[in-house]
Amino acid sequence: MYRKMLRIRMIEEGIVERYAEQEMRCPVHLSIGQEAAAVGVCHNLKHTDRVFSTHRCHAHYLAMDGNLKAMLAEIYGKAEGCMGGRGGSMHLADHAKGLIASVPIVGSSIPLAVGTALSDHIDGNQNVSVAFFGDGSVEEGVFHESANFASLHKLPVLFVCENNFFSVYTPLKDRQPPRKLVDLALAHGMKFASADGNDVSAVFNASREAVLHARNGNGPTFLLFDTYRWRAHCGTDFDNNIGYRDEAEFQEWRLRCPIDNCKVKLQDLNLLSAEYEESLVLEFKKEIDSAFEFAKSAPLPESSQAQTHVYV
Ligand SMILES: Cc1ncc(C[n+]2csc(CCOP(=O)(O)OP(=O)(O)O)c2C)c(N)n1
Repeated sequence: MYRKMLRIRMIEEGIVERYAEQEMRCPVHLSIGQEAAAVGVCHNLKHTDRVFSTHRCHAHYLAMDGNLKAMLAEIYGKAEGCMGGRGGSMHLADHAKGLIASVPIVGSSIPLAVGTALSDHIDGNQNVSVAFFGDGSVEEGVFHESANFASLHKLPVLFVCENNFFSVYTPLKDRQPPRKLVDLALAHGMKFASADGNDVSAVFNASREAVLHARNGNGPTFLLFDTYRWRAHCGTDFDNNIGYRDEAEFQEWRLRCPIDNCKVKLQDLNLLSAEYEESLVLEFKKEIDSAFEFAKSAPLPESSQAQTHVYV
């Protein structure tokens, strides 16, 4: 899981480094700071499970082992992209790996996951569906309709809320009454669990239980992981200067970096040597540089294909 988190961080930092070149012509929503939630959950899943993500989908796609070259080519709008260059950063999918769709309409991952969970429930297989979403999504009516339906029919689905405390620039405390978000699951008669979203082991353990619960036919779980996004809601900047959040709060969360904290734990257990860490960084740097090269030099889609897959 440390490897996966580090790789995701380095890939997103690679996007940050190159974004100003203006060759990636789509918005990007980075998960830097939130890697533990994606990795801790997905590390429990199989490629036959079904994961649905949001506008902030890079980490989920990569945590499910989605193809890196196809992801970067997609962000560069190229024909080799996982959506043929049509979707951009917010529409990543890799069906062979279980990342079925990423949808930027807030709340949309939720009914899609309930739909595949219903289909798997009817088919009687042991697949699990997972909806990732932010704290903004529980404010959409579809969350409640989906939670009610999944709870009633004991569907094999995980509702994974990555609570980073902001919906764009509006803090959670200005959007919702003072209550725990897990109370929403309680209201729907659903099993729930919460854990430190910056502690990958805690996320892994909480979601492991939820995945087993779903695979064994016992129904859905709402999982709440508190975490924090480091950079702007959209784009590569740090934007604390615009005043929607407090610099001190931000620095506090930076100290809780999921990757650094995991590294310290592994080092204390003598499970991560400086040499191994160095070799990982080199290995990923090489892989990432070559994937960017691939994406940059890949061809654009044929203009004659512009209307393919478009409903007119
Ligand atoms: C239905 C809908 N309303 C508004 C938006 C605009 N919008 C895009 S992201 C976002 C905030 C989402 O916040 P959250 O769900 O907490 O996810 P986060 O960005 O924090 O990861 C909003 C309001 C949208 N994409 N879809």
